[in-house]
Amino acid sequence: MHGTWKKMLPPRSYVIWTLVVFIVFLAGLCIQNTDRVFQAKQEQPIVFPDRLVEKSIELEHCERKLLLNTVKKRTMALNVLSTWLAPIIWDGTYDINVLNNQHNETRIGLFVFAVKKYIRFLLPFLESAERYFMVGHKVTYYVFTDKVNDVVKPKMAEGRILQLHDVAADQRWQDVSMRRMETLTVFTKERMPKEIDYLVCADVDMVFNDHVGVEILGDLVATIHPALFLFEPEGFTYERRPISAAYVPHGQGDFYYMAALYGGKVDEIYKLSMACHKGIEEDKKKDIEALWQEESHLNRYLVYNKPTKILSPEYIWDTDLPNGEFIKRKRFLAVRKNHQEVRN
Ligand code: 5GW
Ligand code: MN
Repeated sequence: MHGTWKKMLPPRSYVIWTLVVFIVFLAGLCIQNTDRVFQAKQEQPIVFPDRLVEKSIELEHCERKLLLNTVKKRTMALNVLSTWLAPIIWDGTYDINVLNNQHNETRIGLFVFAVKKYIRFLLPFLESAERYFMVGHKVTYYVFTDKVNDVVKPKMAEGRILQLHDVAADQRWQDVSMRRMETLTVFTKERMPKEIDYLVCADVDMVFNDHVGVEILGDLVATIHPALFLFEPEGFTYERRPISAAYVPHGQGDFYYMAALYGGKVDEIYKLSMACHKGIEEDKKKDIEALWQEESHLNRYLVYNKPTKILSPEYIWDTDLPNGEFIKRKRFLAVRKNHQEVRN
């Protein structure tokens, strides 16, 4: 009897081989399964929770930065916040319904000069403003012209008022530019505080081409110059002569702003226009004139009195400019003009 059961077992090598085959088979199964797991992961689309589905400000911001095909360009203007935490208004950075509700009762002024030949720009300007500027809000147009009787009034919506004011037609264009700042100081001091909460100042040789609403309102608001928004500060066309009141030393200044659209609370525009007007007068006494006239003085003021809100070049655009791919909405467009003809 002893030893007979052993004979009934398969030989030892056979057991080992069976085990090896079995282990290899198991390993194979595992590998196949992990493969399947990986495949499954790749095929499954990533599903964000609902609150992330809406495109975020950060994502919009990244997309704008990705458009830059060179790292040499300055991206400051593509941000949505300045270094002093003023918002930079780009499409996608605000919810207009929330803001419209907040500004339910807000009264807004639009200040514009149309003297001499520039009166031809007035009607298209006002008509486009009726279509796109602060639609649904209380708006007063402050139009200054030397030909009040020639003004053709646009068809205006309810809650909108057109004020026509007589202004002298200065011979020299430098004086037209100066007159604008002077008029602004008078009206922001005396009349406007009783009539409006915010004032927007604009060039008349422009048309509104897309929404410009209450998202642009703030204590002190300026627009980044559309030709210089990717420039290094050294390339900004500030007045660099220390003798001028508009002087900005190298190393100072954040953005170069364009004088074709700026605004703010009435008292802030009073302070701004006073400072600029004073600067222009000081220069005139010295028989000098800043490189870009009132725009130079405006820029100097904004270096030392930072705007509380900054408008991206969406808010002043010119169809001939480079880098248009960054500008999804061209809200306020320069009108083509024959400089020679219009200024004589
Ligand atoms: C401006 C420059 C040279 C000669 C005349 C003028 C001028 C300007 C004028 O004769 N009448 C006038 O109403 N203006 C006002 O100043 C307009 O509102 C105009 O939009 C603004 C700024 O002048 P622009 O538009 O010629 O300046 P740029 O820098 O936009 O070409
Ligand atoms: Mn202009």
